[in-house]
Amino acid sequence: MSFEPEAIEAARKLFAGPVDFLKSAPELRFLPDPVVPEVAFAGRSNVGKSTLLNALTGRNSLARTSNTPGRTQELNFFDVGRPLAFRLVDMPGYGFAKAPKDMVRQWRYLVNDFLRGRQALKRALVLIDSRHGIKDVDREILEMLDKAAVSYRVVLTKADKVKATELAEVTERTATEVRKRPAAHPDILATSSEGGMGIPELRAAVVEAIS
Ligand SMILES: Nc1nc2c(ncn2[C@@H]2O[C@H](COP(=O)(O)OP(=O)(O)O)[C@@H](O)[C@H]2O)c(=O)[nH]1
Ligand SMILES: [Mg+2]
Repeated sequence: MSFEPEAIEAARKLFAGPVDFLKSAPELRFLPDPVVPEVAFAGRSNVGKSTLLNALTGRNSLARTSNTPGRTQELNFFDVGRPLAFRLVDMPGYGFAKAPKDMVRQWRYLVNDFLRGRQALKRALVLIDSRHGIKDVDREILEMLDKAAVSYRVVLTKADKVKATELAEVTERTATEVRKRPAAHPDILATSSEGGMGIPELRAAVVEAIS
């Protein structure tokens, strides 16, 4: 996984500029007009999604971290750049224990409808905990993305929590699984919001997706 230094630098600049929360959409009718390309972030509850969004944008409290698991069944939109260049979409987390069946069903409808109907959505980034690798709860969203033909990339989070050998192993295992999936990018990005591993590359991957 490599990006040209120029691509890394251009992405750094974009993310260092204005990033503003736009709105939350608990239902599709509240979606913003699709005026710029969008990149969505998905992952199970507690995977480190909010922390990663904060690390990407260099802001401490852009996306709320560690809010009550499963409380936010909304798509959250963030505007990047002024003039507006693209949008980041924070998708509702999944896979938390004790989720009421209604909530799981609501998640499924919201996410599926968004993935299938959103022309502006250029790519999804699916976050996977480096300690666990892809689990069945994650496979559901991968299936949804493949069926909706939304191109996506798998991003490992919390890489600082595993040894280098384990990280190499989980990266290889994840890549092997992902290569069988039609809409997946073959390369896996390993990141840590603690220390910043992979963050410049992830910024470049976002910019590449909307370019
Ligand atoms: N060590 C470490 N901890 C992390 C990292 N990213 C997130 N965390 C922690 O994991 C927990 C869940 O993170 P959060 O961003 O709220 O997860 P979300 O539910 O996916 O939005 C929090 O306690 C974070 O501090 C990381 O890269 N390294
Ligand atoms: Mg969160």
